[in-house]
Amino acid sequence: MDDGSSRRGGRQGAGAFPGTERGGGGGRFRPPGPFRTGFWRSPLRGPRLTSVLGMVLLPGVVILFVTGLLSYAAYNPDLAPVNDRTPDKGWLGAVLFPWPTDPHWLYRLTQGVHVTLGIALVPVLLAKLWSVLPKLFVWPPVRSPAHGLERLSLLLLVGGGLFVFATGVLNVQLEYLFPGSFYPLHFYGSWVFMAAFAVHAAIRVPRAVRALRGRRARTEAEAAEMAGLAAPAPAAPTVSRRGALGVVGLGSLALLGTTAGQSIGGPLRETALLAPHGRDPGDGPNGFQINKTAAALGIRAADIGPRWRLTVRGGGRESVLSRQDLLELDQHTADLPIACVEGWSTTDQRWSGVRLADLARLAGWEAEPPGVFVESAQLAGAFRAAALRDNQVRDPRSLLALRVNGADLSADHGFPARIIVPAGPGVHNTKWVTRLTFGGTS
Ligand SMILES: Nc1nc2c(c(=O)[nH]1)N[C@H]1C(S)=C(S)[C@@H](COP(=O)(O)O)O[C@H]1N2
Ligand SMILES: [Mo]
Repeated sequence: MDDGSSRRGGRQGAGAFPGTERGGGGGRFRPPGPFRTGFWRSPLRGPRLTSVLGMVLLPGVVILFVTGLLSYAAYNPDLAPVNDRTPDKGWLGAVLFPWPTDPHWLYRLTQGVHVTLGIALVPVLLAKLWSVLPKLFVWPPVRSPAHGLERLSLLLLVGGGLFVFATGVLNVQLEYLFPGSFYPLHFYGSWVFMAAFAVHAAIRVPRAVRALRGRRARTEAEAAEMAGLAAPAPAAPTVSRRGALGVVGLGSLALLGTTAGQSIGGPLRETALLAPHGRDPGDGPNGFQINKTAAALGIRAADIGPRWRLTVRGGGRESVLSRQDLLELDQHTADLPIACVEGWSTTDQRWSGVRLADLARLAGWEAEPPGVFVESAQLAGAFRAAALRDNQVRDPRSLLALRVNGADLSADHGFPARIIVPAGPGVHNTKWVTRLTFGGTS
């Protein structure tokens, strides 16, 4: 709790090992601004600040990585080229597994945590980077091959961290900024970041624990490292370290408070000031979040009017059905949410329509239907089609929905017919469906 440790560390480093001081090294050449000892003057920097922030980031980043991989598995990227935005994943694809359909709110939880936590940790990440800024400006930049490697890993760590956080936040807030390429960028970026992060954590966690407990550094090199964090000639403090940590914490809490409502829903949706699609989805049975409207995706009235037809095929029998034909088949009801990769989700809505398993039977599959390839009236765009796994088709709650909350689907929610399946990401719930191919991927 006292400041002793960091001050002790600082004095020790600067006094006992002057040779390792930044900006030292002969003194013939004066390095440019930030590379100079004395350029960095904030008295807040030091092992203690860096360690506290690091210890918050450590579990946070691990949770982000795990929920991120879960999100990737939930897409069923192995099924069809259409689901997969990272075709060259190679052995990184070993993390994939068949995503379950229970509990029905599963993706709502995992992706809500992923996005909300990621956004809330942004101030902590920035503060952590600020606390180690002087380390980015050591002089000379590379002293030896080993030092060069260390610098490279630092670059991957800092650059990778900024990159995955930035691509994540931008994808949530300004979708289609990276059309088609967000998945590979974020996926490969996070593997690079996590590799650097794991190495960094393995080396630094023991030191951070010692710094937090106020213990002395173990080796001279370690003491010099830690001393490098604290300013050798600190300016007078304007806030205490605790005050600075408080500001970071409040920033995180503010982001948490203005984000979490979009996945928790109910009255809390009103608090989701940062929700990418606004807070008011309107009233009535269709009054819940819309991702892309029919107009935004170029769906024309004629595509979804009386001449709309659904083709069902793949098991040896092909049928073409009108909406009236579908309404005459057995109707079933399921209470399911929509949970988007952007982190927002709806509470359970009451959908009704025809079971996917029944449509598979219509296409010629008897027991144990396979997966299905779903296509829509949308002509272009990443989510005009999607592939669903066999467990999704077989789940009795999986529907080709015709109605929601007792009313016909609105055009924006996918009229005349849309997919709704439990536990999956929103992209699996294709709207304006025109063709179902069971057992096929195209
Ligand atoms: N044809 C089509 N279906 C689609 C999409 C799309 O872009 N085109 N977006 C998907 C995504 S990403 C989500 S989150 C859900 C959102 O459904 P909603 O707009 O009814 O809430 O629809 C899915 N179905
Ligand atoms: Mo989505």
